Amino acid sequence: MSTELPSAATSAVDLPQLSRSLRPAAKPPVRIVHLGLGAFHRSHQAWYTHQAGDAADWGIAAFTGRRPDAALALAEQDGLYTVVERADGGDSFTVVSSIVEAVDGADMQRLAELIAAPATAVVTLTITEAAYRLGADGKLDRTAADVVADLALLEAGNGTPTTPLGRLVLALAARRTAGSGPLAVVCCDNLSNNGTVAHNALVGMAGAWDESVAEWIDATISFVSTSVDRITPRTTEADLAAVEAGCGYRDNFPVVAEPFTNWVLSGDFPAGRPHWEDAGAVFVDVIEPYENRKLWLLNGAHSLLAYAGQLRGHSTVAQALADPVCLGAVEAFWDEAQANLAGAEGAAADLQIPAYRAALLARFSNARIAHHLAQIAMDGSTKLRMRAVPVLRAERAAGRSGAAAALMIAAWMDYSAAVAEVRDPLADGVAAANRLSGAERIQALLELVDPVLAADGGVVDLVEGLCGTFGKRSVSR
Ligand code: CS2
Repeated sequence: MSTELPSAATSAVDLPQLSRSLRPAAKPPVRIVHLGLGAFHRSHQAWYTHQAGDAADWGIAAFTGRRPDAALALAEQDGLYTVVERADGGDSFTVVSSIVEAVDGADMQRLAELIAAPATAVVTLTITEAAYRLGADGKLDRTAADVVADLALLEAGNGTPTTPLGRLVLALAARRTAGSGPLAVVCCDNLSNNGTVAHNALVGMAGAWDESVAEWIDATISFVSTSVDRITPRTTEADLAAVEAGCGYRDNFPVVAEPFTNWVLSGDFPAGRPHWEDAGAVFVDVIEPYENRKLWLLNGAHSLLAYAGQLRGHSTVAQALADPVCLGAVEAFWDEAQANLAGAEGAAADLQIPAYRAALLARFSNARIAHHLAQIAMDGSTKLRMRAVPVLRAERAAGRSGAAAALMIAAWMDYSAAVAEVRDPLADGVAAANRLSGAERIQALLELVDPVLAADGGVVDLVEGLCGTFGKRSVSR
């Protein structure tokens, strides 16, 4: 389904004023609940749902995370917004109408009502990698301050949880009470085995509160794993002006994305789902090779560029990639990753790695997309576990050094010491480790990312030797 846009010649009215002509006659009923209403949800899952042939049957109620801002801005526009697809050669515009309700994440009552409703079939999540609150051992970190606080609220039976996990557990408990049966939780965060991660985090949180809720979730809810991909930088004032110039109306909340998009899913949808295939989504039995290809090659290169690039004075992905030192580090990391992708289980899947690498170079070099390295750099301790650790471990297991993967970790360490404020769920631990020196410091930082690697003296030496590769200039955000 594509929405007709007014011509550029139209005088600049607001999107809300146009909403009656742009909205389909009746809004689709809410059958999808989303947690984490941000730019990526709007450029990806909401965009796929909008393009599905049965879009008229599938409305999304999208809840924000910490702040209500996105819900307020979107509600002003009746849920409508423009996706700007920004190619090297120019922009194209689509008004997306799949979000029918935009809600403040703190509105626990509405979340519980909607999750408990029999019509709700799918819950999608983009709550960030760090929000699953998994420790380096892969289990829910029950000592994390916000997890402790939410468990106390759940126990007391009043108050609104602040973590997405706490909110979703409470809402799923309402579905159980209502007898509304199974639905699918679809994790769209960049984690390996993200369906299993979501399962473990939710069942872990529920079990720490009420074992019977945990058992019900485990037996009733389907957890779908997905690999999601679409580069979506932060929207700027200039983007608002571009929409106005290109479309002739004022959209106060557009989203900009690259033209490329990809969604691979694996798992059951016991209560149905939209026909996302119409927009190019792919359903597979074994997702691991696709996940690893994306997490290692795309996200791994992103993290390497984020740390190395900022240490070398760059601000965006395209700028860092144009620096031969950064590009060389990325290519070396890709060689290591590729050696382990090719040998991975499910290698029969045609991963077309050389073409995938070439396409990534083109996507990263899209100079019209200002993808800021500072945005990618946050939550490093969590991201490195998915992006550097598996490659480093696989290289060591194969008897090789893993120096290129280790360099990503070393760059993160240098960056963490150079930046004024590290934005990371383990920021206190990072700061404490950075007060140490020499091998002790390296080991303490490594411990936050992967205790197994931290216990390997050879890895500690390797990483220590690589620190300083990109210089030690201070990084301003
Ligand atoms: C990025 C991702 O911020 C980050 O960590 O690596 O958001 C990346 O842009 C997306 O996964 C692309 O699909």
